[in-house]
Amino acid sequence: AATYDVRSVEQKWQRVWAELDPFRADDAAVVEGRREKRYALTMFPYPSGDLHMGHAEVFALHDVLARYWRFRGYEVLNPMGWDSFGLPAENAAIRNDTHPATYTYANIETQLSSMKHYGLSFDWSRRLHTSDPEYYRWTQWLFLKLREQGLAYRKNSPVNWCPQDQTVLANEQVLSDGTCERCGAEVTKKELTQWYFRTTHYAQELYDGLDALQDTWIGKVANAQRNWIGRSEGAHVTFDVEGHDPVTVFTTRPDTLFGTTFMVIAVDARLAETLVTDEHRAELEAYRDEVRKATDIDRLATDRAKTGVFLGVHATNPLTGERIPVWATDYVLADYGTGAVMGVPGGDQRDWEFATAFDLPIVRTTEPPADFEGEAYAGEGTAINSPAPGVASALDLNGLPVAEAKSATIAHLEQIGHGAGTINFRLRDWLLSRQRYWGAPIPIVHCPACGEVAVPESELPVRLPELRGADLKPRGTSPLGAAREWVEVSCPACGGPAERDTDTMDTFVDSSWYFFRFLSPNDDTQAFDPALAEAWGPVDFYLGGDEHAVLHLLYARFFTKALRDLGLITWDEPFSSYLSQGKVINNGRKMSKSLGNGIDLGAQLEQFGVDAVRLTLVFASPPEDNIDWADMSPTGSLRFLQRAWRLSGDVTSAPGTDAGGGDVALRRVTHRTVAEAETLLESHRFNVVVARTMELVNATRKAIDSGPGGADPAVREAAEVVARLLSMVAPYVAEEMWDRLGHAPSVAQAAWPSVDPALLVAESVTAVVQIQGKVRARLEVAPDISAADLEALALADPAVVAAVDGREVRKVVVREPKLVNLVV
Ligand code: ANZ
Ligand code: ZN
Repeated sequence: AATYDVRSVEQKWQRVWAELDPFRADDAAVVEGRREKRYALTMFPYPSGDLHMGHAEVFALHDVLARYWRFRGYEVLNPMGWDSFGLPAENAAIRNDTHPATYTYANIETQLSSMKHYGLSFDWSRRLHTSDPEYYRWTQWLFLKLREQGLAYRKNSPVNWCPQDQTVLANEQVLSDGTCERCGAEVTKKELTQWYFRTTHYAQELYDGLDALQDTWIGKVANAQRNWIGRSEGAHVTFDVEGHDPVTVFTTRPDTLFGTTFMVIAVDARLAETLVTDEHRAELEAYRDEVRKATDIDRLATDRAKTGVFLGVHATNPLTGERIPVWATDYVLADYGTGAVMGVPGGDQRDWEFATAFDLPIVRTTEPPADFEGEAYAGEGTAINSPAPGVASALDLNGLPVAEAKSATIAHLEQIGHGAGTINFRLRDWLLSRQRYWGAPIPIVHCPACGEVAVPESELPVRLPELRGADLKPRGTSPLGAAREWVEVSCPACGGPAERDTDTMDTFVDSSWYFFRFLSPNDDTQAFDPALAEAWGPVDFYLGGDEHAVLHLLYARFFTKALRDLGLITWDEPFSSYLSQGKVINNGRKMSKSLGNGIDLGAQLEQFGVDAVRLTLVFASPPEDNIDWADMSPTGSLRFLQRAWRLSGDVTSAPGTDAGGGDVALRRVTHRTVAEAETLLESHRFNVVVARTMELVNATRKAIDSGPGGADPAVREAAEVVARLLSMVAPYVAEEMWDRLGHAPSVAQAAWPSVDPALLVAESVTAVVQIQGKVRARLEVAPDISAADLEALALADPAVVAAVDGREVRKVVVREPKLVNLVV
């Protein structure tokens, strides 16, 4: 059988696309409202080496939808760029005694040419790199704008420190096992003055906004964000403390206040030092030094043995007036809530263990179910011992369910001035300073006379000083500090001697706003054009890995809300829908160097061609599932593509021939395929679209070989639909088919086939003929057959005639078009 040459077809169409530039988005069409917009975004890569199989998958999936939307007449913005600041470039520069830019921009060129080879429908006129001064100038500008709004500030506090990368990490960059998400080293704590973004300002809004996104974001992504933001409803309760100011605790269970038998303070909270008596001070300090070595994760672990130190003071339970001892412990965190907790051993397992370890009283305040065998009980139930028998109290909760007991307690505390209902978030402000070189410098000057001074906008960007090789070695403070000529400046406010801030920004800052910069990437007068943001925003579809479900998406949402409050945009959620694709694995395992099971994308493309690799990835599974490359058959894909291509050679009718007179059976298959593809594409079931295309190819082949033949206009119609469906997945062969079918210049500019509703109606239905309730025959009839015609057909059917066997038909019941019942 005839085959096409994969390589020369790829070369030919890359040239044509470069010339035609069919994927350039027209701003004016959208701004002027001439066309409806779709903003399709997929996560821009980090330029480490060439593209890998993961990129191949995500880009292939993303391209399906971008091309589909273009077919449907939308003006599609589908941009691409590089997230090009970051540690790998810096580490490579240290290793090779070069500048990080060398590694970065060489890799960008490599990836760019791979993306072009891969046939993606990006608008390359919008290409950007976050490490370009033209880009980071605006990252710095946004930092200053946020600072003006009070959304960026500096504070001293214990921060997560990666001893390997010698830099601080945001909470989000510490994995749940307490290690650095970049290098895997055990993260420790260090006291430092650092820059923060006030993400907590939007905690409630970031949380609430997820409800509306629940259906269009994969639920698990929305839930991951919800957990990270960690909203807790509860109360602040204020306890009097002998000889000191009162102490306030945060609790999610104010209803358990009667069961509070002690108070525990975070050992590293200043409050512990304030409260401790001289007698107990040495013990507290020794304990604290011990605890400093542990991570937050260890500290909160429920299976950790409970430790603590009595501070020598007592507090008073505001409901009963009972004296309770105040302790310091490590299972309370200094920076959550108030850093102080009311100890309720009956309701909280950690408190139970603490009480058991130190012989403190345990009182249940919620009645557990009769079959409950655990220790602390945190579930639903009615209040007991609230107050305990014989204890006097103005509040009585006994018999109330948890929710009612909570609100009754809050109302009472508010009345007696000992507390109030409140909401607490686990979300912390975003620590953005990094002590590394390859990032956007923080545009602040520190002046001994004026303090922190913003670099004037007209002096942006603050460019990185030229450092290379060993200059970049991490040493615990930023390498920028060693560039004295760069550091020493005159203060923009008073002109006196001052120093630049030597930290750079977390690279997540760069990627928090790149989708705005794509709107006008070459604008040197503003970060982005608000009119374009109004026209194009928000992003309609965002595809990326679920490793970014918490960090990147949350930060981008934060930036979007800040930009709204700066008056630069009117919408407040950046991504209307989000999908996270599965991973490409091999032999059931994640690809990794140590397992030696990596699949080299370049080699796959070399062997099977772009189309076959793309088709294999899209066809493999629903986008959100993992793909095991070991189970895939790119050879089979290539064979199918050759088969599809051969159709275009067998069509002998002229282009533009009306399909109206063509073979109806094939036309029905064609039109049903198109109609189904529309629904499937909108719901991202791209793999099923490929399956339907394969079926259409088979039906067309059959029509050519053993049906009406290649001259039938229905065959042309089918082949042209195949070309368009395939173009979303396998663009090279689709172009080749389109060309051979006599069309020019590119299938990317073709219109979507219109569906004839008449051809979607089922062509026949099966009617059952019964005699005395027993099925005797099945007839294929038109769905709109009349009762009389159906009766006549049934009575004439040979099987029916044989079964009636000359007897008199006494009764005929017809339920057209599906049933005829005869009584003889
Ligand atoms: C009394 C109580 C009784 C509690 C009970 C729970 C169950 P989330 O949901 O995570 O917000 N807590 C408060 N501040 C803390 C801190 N800094 N470090 C460690 N734990 C702290 O959890 C809030 C609950 O965690 C609070 O409610 C408090 O214990 C504890 F039957 O107060 B609870
Ligand atoms: Zn000054």
